[in-house]
Amino acid sequence: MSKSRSNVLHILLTATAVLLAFVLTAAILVPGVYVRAEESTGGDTEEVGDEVTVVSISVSETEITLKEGETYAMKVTAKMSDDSTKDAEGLTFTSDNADAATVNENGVITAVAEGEAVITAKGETEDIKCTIKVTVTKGAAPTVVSIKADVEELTLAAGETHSLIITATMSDNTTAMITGLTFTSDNADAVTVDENGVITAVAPGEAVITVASGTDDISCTCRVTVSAPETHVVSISVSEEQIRIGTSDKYTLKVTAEMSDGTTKDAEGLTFTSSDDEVASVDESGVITAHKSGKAEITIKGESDEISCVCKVTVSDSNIRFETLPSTGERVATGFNPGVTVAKTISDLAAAENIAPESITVLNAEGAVAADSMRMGTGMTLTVEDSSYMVVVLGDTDGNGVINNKDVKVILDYLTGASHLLDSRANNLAAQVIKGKNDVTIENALFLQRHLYGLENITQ
Ligand SMILES: [Ca+2]
Repeated sequence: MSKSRSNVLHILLTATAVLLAFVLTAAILVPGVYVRAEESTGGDTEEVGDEVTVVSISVSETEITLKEGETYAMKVTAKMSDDSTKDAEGLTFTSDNADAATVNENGVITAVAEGEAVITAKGETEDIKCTIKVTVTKGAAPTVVSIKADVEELTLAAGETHSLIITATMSDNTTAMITGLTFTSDNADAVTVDENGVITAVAPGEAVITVASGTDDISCTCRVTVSAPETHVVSISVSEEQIRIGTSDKYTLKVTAEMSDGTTKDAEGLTFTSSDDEVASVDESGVITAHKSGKAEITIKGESDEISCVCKVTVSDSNIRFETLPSTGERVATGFNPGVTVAKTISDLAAAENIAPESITVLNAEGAVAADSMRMGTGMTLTVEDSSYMVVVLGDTDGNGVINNKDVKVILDYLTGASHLLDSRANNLAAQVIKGKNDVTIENALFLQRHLYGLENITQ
């Protein structure tokens, strides 16, 4: 070797040594700078200085099977350069088939649908990674756990409808609309429901609608109240617009309210006033008391002035009594002295009420004007001013104005159904039944007659 070549080699070696010394010194003195010495046997990283680094990461399970909807949290362990292990941090997770399984930033895998996916966890560098293979199988079809209506209580007006919306809670905690429901009402008079869950309010009342799932014996209910329609009083009317009462009589007004829904009911909250308290007064309950002969108008008012009606009262001090039969509502005139004529009846009544005789008419039972000389008999019609009454001469059942055995027979026949009796026997029986002898007095006949007409409650 020449001297010059030897010198050149010496310079190169020296320069190399200096460079190495510099690099080594820098590696030792500057934290974080180290030399990685790859070794063919392991792939481990040999550290230089205090830093412990991630050598590799791994998962506890490399293959898992999940059902649809299930989740699985990946557990990734990092093996460190000092041979220690710890939970891996700062990883990124990816799925190669999000249709089958997804993974979030925390490594939680969610099985989406039947299929396979490989989930990869990556560290800070490409070569630090691990994978888990996920097989997703079909989950069992969820079952209905409970069903619930959109409303559990409902108030409707008659004619209104409501469509029930039924939501099912499933065994996988999801909610769903389900089919195969049946709907029943426990009171179809008030509320009906069809097969689609449409409720119809029929009439005021209550009903419980039961919704049953076709399977699993699961049901829910909805209580429906059908409210009564709002109604108000349209008008009021009195049962008799014109009455004729005696000077010591009382009469109770009966007032009916016509409602906006077409129904009627007893009127309430009324006020009563009389145009002449000296003739007839009225109390707060609608009871009229007659005081002296004359005329008065009783005005009945409802809650507003527009709601009112009038009853015209004539107070008469005649012997004739004017009554309305409670059983039939028929207006009758009674109190006639037996045998009194039509002429005398008219003149006495005209005088008693201080009215013209021409305003009084009497018709016979056939509807023709009765002759003045006729006796007043049961079945005639007495019209005073504009009011008509059926004449009832107590005891005179056949209308001839005389009370005799024939009248009593009619009464007995009616009472006993004994119309098959021969006249003579019936007459005798009538007489005997009443007094035990053949004399039939007016008192006897009145007793039976009043009983028949219900004018008196006979207890004796
Ligand atoms: Ca008679």
